[in-house]
Amino acid sequence: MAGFDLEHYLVHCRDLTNKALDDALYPGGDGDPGRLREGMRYAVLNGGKRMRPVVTIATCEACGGTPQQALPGCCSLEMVHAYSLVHDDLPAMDDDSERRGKPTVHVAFGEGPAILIGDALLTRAFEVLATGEAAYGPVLAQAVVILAREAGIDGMVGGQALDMQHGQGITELGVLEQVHARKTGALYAAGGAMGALLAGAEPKTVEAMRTWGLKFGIAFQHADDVLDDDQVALRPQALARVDELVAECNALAEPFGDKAAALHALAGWVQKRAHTAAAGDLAQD
Ligand code: GRG
Repeated sequence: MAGFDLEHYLVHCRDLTNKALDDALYPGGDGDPGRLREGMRYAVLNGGKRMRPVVTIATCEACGGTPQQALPGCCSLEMVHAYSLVHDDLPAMDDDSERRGKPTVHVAFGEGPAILIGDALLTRAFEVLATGEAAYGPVLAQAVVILAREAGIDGMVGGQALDMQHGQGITELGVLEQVHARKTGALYAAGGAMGALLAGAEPKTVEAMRTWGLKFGIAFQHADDVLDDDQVALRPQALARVDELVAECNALAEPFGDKAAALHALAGWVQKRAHTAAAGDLAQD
């Protein structure tokens, strides 16, 4: 596993995902009422690290699948992620005017259209997932349920509500992690589970990969907090937790041997990201 080229792997996964997203967000279709189709493409294809698809591909490969098998999961997950960012940027939520170095969707397209663009991305995500190749069979229905659960009230949407309820007032790491687990961890958990499912894994393995994604996602959010200079009082505890979460991710990946090389490399990446940012050496992207 030593010598795994993560940089190359990230570029490969991003390229595959970007091509599939470009196809899934077709520019033609039945006209473009309210420029919604244009706005959906703007929201999704305007950059982004594509880390959730990378996790989906890496868990799929750990379970013996190919990157292509993971793509319906990658696209649907990235569309749900993009919808959440569009809605989170709205004046009623974070009121941000820039994302990924460009005007946010509501600035570029208007507030009403931005709500609809988010809605259309969410529904298109499930259409793309559910109409994946027939070869997947009943697995697609299970993937739909996983994504719905992790994106919904018991996952990302519930996490956003918790976050709004707490505001800046969180003083305990355990409470912060409850928010992180739902708001950010849930979509990574969906990526882990869908990658395994689309590779044809058994339920026990799907659950192990879901847990891998969840732990990775929480660590990712701790790193993001450091990058954004958030939750400063809890930082030493959060950095210690990143180390624990990464060790737990590696233990979960261990039984998969060399096929889990990407999972080990990703765990190392998030750990380095958090600690390098804390040392003040990593700028936010
Ligand atoms: C509005 C339903 C709803 C949910 C919003 C995603 C979210 C929940 C809020 C955005 C703000 C935030 C800090 C969320 C945590 C998740 C996160 C770190 C988002 C940014 O993800 P990256 O870094 O972004 O993967 P890119 O641009 O690389 O895709």
